[in-house]
Amino acid sequence: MQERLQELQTEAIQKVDQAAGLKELNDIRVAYLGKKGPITEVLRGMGKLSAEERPVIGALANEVREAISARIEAKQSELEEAAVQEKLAGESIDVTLPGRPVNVGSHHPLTKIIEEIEDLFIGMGYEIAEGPEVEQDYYNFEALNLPKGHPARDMQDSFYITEEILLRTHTSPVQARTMKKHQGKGPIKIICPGKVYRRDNDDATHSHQFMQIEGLVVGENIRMSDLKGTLDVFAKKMFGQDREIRLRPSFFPFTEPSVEMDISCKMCGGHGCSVCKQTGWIEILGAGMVHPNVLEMAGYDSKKYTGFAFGMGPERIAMLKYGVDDIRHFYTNDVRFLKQFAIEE
Ligand code: FA5
Repeated sequence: MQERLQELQTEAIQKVDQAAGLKELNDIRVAYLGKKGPITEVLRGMGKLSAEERPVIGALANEVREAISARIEAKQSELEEAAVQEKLAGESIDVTLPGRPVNVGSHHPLTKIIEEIEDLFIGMGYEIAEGPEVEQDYYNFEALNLPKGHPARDMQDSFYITEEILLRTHTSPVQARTMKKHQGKGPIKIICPGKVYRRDNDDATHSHQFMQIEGLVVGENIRMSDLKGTLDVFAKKMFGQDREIRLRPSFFPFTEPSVEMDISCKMCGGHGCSVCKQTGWIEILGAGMVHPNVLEMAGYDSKKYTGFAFGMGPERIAMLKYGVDDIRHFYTNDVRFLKQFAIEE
């Protein structure tokens, strides 16, 4: 029996050493050390041995089992290590290969213009205020001196959701909300950027959804000359020091007096061309002194406080600044159009 055990050990170890893979090694383990293997068989037959032989054979059988086990484990580590090395060799990276080009995004031209305008006004001490796009009729119209049935409501054709709720037609409701929040106490110096909606037919200069940036200053002794000076600084910083501005009388129910601001045409230097429709000027915003009724409705004493407000369309400003001939380019998101603005970042 001793001889048989030794033979088994030699035979098993030889097979383990020759095993080419983990699967084969496991088969050897099962074959020699498993429940149905020859060593278990030997141990089972121990009952037939004499009392003196039993411990000797028992101890030898354990030794043989441990020797085979140890050899299997050593071989297993060896095979596993070899498998890892082989995998690593197969996965090696050629660091000399050129990288794949990455598509780099850029800011949308409207985002750029809005941020530029915001920075410009923040530099003049303004804060940014925001308000809801789904607005109450009260803030969009009534608080701005446009009671129900007022003919000037037709100037801004609206998307109504209910009788009292609509998509805001301009950013002016944010000035009404801000003034109300201040409860009749100045000063206020804000700009309000945001989306607005009108039932306008889309064409080269009109969109049913567009952006506006509203400005509002309220305080004591705020004068028309402050408005003109502010707009002059804005226009020159935005379009260049050589540009002239002019204010034309206009009408907005929430400002009195009201003006529209034109900027001298860059294309023709003010001589007249197709871009400025031969006038030498291009309109860029509406503005005026806050109507006393609007101040009073928000709780301000209009004898003590005055203010100016202005509202501009950043799309039109971006069109002028970047020479874009159709407002719809900003909303159709053709990457060939958008990519041109990445260069400037
Ligand atoms: C207003 O909306 C006033 N709330 C502006 C204002 C504010 C005046 C404060 C006085 C004091 P208006 O309807 O003109 O005004 O619009 C302002 C700007 O929005 C226009 O100058 C134009 O640049 C832009 N705009 C108007 N309608 C459209 C449209 N359908 N598509 C694109 N831009 C538009």
